[in-house]
Amino acid sequence: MADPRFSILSEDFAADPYPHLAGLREQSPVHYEPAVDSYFLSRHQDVKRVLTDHEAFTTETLQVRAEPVMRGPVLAQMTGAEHTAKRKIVVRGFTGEALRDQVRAVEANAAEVVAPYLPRGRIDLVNDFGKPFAVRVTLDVLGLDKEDWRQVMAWLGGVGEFITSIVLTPERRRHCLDCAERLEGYLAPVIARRRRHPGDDLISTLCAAEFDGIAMSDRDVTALVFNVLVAAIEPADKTLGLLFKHLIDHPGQLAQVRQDPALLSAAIAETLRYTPPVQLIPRQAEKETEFAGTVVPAGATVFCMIGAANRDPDVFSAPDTFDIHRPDLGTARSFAAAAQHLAFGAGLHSCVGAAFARAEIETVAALLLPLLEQVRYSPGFVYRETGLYTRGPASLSLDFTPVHEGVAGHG
Ligand code: 2IO
Repeated sequence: MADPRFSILSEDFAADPYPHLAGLREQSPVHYEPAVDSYFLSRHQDVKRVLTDHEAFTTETLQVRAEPVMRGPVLAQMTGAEHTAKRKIVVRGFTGEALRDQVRAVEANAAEVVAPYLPRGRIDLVNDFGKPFAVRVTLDVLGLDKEDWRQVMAWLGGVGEFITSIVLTPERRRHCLDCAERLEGYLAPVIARRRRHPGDDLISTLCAAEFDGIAMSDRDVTALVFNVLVAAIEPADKTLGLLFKHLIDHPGQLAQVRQDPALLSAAIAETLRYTPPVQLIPRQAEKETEFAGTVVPAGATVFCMIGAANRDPDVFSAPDTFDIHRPDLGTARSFAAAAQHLAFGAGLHSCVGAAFARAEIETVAALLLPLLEQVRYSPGFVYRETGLYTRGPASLSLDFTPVHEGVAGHG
């Protein structure tokens, strides 16, 4: 880090950011990257301050970073009474009675997607399972046709690329906008139909919802559906893959979780702390602000480095150790805004889907673990992660004891 040419945009950092984080926190806690004219904050205290001081740090940057592909304003962009009201609607759509139905969709889709791989004794947990599983569950929750999962996944790839890219060529930008327009075109007739014939899915709920006595416009509903699609799908396969990787790398902890599935919550919370799937959260400085002696000018783009904050030794002891029993994890509040780790953000805009995410990953892991006996990396498998903004395994090829018929909870 003493090297002044060190860059978060380097190939070295992209290949494995974790060895660089201590240096950043200690020697360059407010790291400026001229190529993208942005400040990268790595200390837990500074990141928490940015995420919770809503006056000084706004989400206005999403107007250019997200709105063009989301086709309208997402929850994170909203403020005041509008934000409170619309957030409440989405929270209701992902908790209580609704969540219980969603857990059934998680179970059904997990069993269906894993089934063909069981007799083979080999599965790529990211590409064979996690991605199709996450897309299908989310389509079910929204009341969309899950037979369309491949097409929706391809369009969402472009939408996600736009939001999570640090630099985007004009060609890629066009491709991303094209994906967004096609996805919008796919959703438009569905939204129109749900307005006429509401069901018990989330799209119908959004169509029926009112704010200040005014129903949500098609643009508002579309953007919130995009918001749910991206937020529920992009981090899901990553979290699942990372959870299995860490457990396989720590066989003692894997054995404990197998023996006592109640430990899964802690294992997921520790996975989110140790390797958060969303590594960066952008904000805009409303006014000039000082951090640890460095001044961030008014109007500047600031990136909160979640992976770095989550390994800050001021908050977590032995931060580079994966330990589901760590006393400073606070599992009970790990899936709420009060969490110590910042994988779900913090403050007013902290993840609305945290309870859903926990139920989804807990349910699917509890279902997979007994099926994947003797789970291990496939021979010759080389582990590799990708992504600076969202980050996870490119693939996770696993071998296990083949299973023959009558399992996975269906005939
Ligand atoms: C969709 C980045 C995958 C969100 C975003 C424009 C807003 C918001 C997030 C997460 C995860 C995505 N930001 N979810 O960081 O809804």
